[in-house]
Amino acid sequence: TIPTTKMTLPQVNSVPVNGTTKMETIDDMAGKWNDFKFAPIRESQVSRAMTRRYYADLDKYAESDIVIVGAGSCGLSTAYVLAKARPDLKIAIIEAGVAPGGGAWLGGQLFSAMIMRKPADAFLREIGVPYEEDGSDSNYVVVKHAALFTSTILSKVLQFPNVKLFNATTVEDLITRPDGNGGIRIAGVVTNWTLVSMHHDDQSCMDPNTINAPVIISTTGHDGPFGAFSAKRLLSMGALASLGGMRGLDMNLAEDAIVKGTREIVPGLITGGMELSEVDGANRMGPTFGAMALSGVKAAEEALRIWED
Ligand code: AHZ
Repeated sequence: TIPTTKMTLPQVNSVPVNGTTKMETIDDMAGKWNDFKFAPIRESQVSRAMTRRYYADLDKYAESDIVIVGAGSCGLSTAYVLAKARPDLKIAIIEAGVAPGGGAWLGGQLFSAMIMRKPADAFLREIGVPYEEDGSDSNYVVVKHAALFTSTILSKVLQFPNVKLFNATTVEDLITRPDGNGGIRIAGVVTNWTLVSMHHDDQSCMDPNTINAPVIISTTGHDGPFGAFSAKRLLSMGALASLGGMRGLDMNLAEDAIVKGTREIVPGLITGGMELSEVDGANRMGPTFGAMALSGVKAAEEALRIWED
C-alpha cells in the first residue's frame, strides 16, 4: 500500500548520526565546519521519498472536491479562502508553469510594488501581508514588493493539508457530462505535463490524464499563450455562444466588474480573475491586484454554494 501523505511540522534532527555532533539549531554549527557531515543517504531513498508522495497525491486527488485551474493571484486567493473554510474538502490546484504565482511576482512592468485598491486591504490583513497606506485620500494600499504578497499566500496555501498543487501541469481539456436539459455540466479536468502539452505536434502518442471533480474554478488569466483556457474551450465546444473579449484598460470599471462578475458560467465551472474579462468583455485594470484577491473570495463563496447544493 502507498503510505498516505500527512503534513508534519519541520522535525529537528536531534539524534547524532554516525558520530557527528548533535546539532539542533544552526547556532550549534558555528565554528564546527571541519567536522561537519550530513546524515548519510542512499540515492534511492530520495527517489522513493519524492515519487511515492507524488503518486499517492495523484491517487488521492484523482477524485477531488474542487479543482482550481491556474495558480495566479486569483487562483491562490480562491484556494486560501476555500481551504481555510473547508478543511474537509480536497482541493487540487493545477498550474501550467513550474513557478506558481502567474503575473503577481511584480507590480506593473518591472516595478516591484503591488497596489491594491480598498477594500482589498482586508485580504492583506487576512493573510498577514504588511502594507503602507498611500494616496491622497487613502484610497489604496501598497505592498512593498509583489513577491511578498505572492510568497506569503503561496506558503499559506501550500501549508493547508487539504491542498495539493500540481505545477508544471496543464489543463488541456475539460471533462463534460450531459446535464439532462440538452446542455452539459463540467465534471473534471484533463491534464498533462506542460512540456507534453507543448509538444503534441511532435509527440503525438502522449495521451493525457484526468481528475474528476464536481466543481472547477478556472482562473487562467486573460488570453495569451496559455491564458483564458476554459473560456476558449467552452466556446469551441459550443457551451458558450461567444466571448466578449477583454476590453481596454479602465481601472475603475475593470476591478468592480471582475469581482461582481465572478460566477458559475457553465454548470460546474466558475470563472474568476482576468479570464472573466474574456468571457464578459470586461476592461482590464493593469497593475492593481485587489480585484484578483476579492474575485478569489467570491469564487470560493460560489464554489461552496454549488458544493452545498
Ligand atoms: O500559468 C498560468 C498562470 O500562472 C496558469 N494557466 C493558464 N492556463 C492554464 C492551463 N492549465 C493550468 N490551461 C494554466 N494552468 O494560470 C495562471 C493565471 O495567472 P494570471 O496571473 O495570469 O491571472 P490572474 O487572473 O490570477 O491575475 C491577473 C493579473 C492581472 S492581468 C492585468 C492586466 O492585464 O491588465 N491586471 C492584473 C491585475
